[in-house]
Amino acid sequence: MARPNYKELTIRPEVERLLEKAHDEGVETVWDRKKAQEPHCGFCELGLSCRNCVMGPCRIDPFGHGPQRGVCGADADVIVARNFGRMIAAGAASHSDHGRDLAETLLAIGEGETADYGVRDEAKLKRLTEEVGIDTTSLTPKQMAKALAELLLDDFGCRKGQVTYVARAPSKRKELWAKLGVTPRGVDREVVEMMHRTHMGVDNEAVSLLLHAARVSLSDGWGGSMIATELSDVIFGTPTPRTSSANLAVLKKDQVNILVHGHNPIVSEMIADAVRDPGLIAKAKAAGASGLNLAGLCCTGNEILMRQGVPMAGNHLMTEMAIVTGAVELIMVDYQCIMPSLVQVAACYHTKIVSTSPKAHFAGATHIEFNLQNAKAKAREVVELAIETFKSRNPDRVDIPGTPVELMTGFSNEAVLGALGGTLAPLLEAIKSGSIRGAVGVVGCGNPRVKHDHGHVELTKALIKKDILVLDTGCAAVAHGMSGLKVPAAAELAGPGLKAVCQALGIPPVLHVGSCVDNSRIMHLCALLADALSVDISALPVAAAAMEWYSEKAATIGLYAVASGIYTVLGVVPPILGSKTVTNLAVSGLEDVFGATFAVEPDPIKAAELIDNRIRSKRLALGLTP
Ligand code: XCC
Ligand code: SF4
Repeated sequence: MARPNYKELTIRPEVERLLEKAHDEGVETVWDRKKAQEPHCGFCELGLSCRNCVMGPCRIDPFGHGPQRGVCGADADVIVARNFGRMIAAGAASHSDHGRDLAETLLAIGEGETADYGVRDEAKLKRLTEEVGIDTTSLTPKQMAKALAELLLDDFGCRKGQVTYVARAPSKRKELWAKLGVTPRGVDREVVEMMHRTHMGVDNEAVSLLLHAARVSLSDGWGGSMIATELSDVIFGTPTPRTSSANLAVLKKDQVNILVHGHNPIVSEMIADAVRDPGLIAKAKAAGASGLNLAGLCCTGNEILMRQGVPMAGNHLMTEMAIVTGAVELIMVDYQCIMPSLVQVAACYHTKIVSTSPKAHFAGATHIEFNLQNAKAKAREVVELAIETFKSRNPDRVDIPGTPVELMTGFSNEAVLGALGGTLAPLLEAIKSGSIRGAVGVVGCGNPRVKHDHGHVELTKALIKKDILVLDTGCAAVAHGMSGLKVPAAAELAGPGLKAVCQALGIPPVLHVGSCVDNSRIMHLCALLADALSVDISALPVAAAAMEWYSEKAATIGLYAVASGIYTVLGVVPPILGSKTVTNLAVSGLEDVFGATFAVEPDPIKAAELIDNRIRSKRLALGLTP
């Protein structure tokens, strides 16, 4: 069979080459399966199909020729809004449940129930404990850990009026949320309420459903996700700037290659420790390898890249490609964004897929379950399995294309403040003078509906050229890293103002702030900037963009950004176009509600123009040069 034209699928020559290899070796990839699914169901794409009960399933005819109401009488507006609400609930649940795992880990540390985990950043633990109003004077770190963990665990199913970190939002934003009735209570409560509202015959009004969707998203952005970020820093260390590298070429031909994929540092940090063990390295050598090589994929890759400088092998659409190199002994996964296909792709090679979470089993994978008591031992077991697997690698099938690309990472808010001399004043000055005209969070996934990495990279290049600083997370950050945008030398690609700032500070124009839960760092930073200027977040010259998003989590992030006052551009249309009410609200009506909207623009250059216009108008409103 003739090979398809892979140039249309990805901007990366390495991925093209591996797609050819996969094709020649008869391995099916995400792009093949996407093609097999085409044409996608038009009702579902528009959000017009409903499976919420078994009087249906129902669908609304978008052209007005067929049924306009489901069996229960729900119209297009209700069906679209309900579907969108459930999407947001699933996204919030995922990131926040990850946050809960960190809170439970901190509690176990505080109660002395784990010997495998501890507190690496005591200063941050103390700061966070004091921030929530607990007197730390007579507390040991363990006591602080217990007190803070208990307080934050209460945030999840909270009977309090609001989650703890709502206190971080600027007062105008808090007043607005209160007025709208969307101040987030615990994520468990908001998600449950969304599932309730979207049951047949409960909330049957699109606007009401969307407002609750916003509340759900806020319970993640200022609740579960923010807890995930803060407690990961406490337990594993707050990131500081460091250099590392990215691309599939971080895999090593002569070493035992282990990849970690998923989201939570609770598992990946343990492997990062284990691969440094001299005894295990010796075993790898005895098996004929020159050493142990660990690299990351997706968000857990971002976690250990930010904190440990562990190299990054690739993003979402490259997870199968990593296996196709023939050089990966083992991929250890926890949860989220792990395509079940990895098991099938791995079966075509010697690669082992190891699942570790009681929440995420994969048929056909090896399950080695981690808990807070056995993590160190299990991590060693996984490394030993990888070493054993190395013996069955077929060198003739190994092809690791490309070269590793250097990048800089580790820009936590603490690190940014540190680099600025401990205060936000220099950043504010740069924004006021116009050398940095604004800042944009370029975030989110890869999606085979979009040319791989094209959206992220072209948008970011266009933004920095306009003196707009980019902060990135998730798979977008990996894309930028692999495209060489995360080194100080990339300042050459920036406009004159941003270039001068980057050169003075020795930083790249595209700052890595972490994994997707770490979008909460961006929220927090925006709140600090708004407070410093005595304005609401919606008055800041900032925006967000998710050009290649696919996941429910990304939709939730987009919505909490908008509900926090941040204009957000989506490169992929969400399934809402079947309802004029919902669509109009998303792209214009929300401006009057939250002071920000979504825009949908697949073309990255046009998206950069939209963002530029937004930043221009926000600067003018603040009395600054455009
Ligand atoms: Fe997943 Fe987080 Fe999206 Fe990447 S960016 S595809 S959500 S790994 Ni989080
Ligand atoms: Fe159909 Fe209404 Fe049931 Fe949905 S809830 S499947 S629209 S009857």
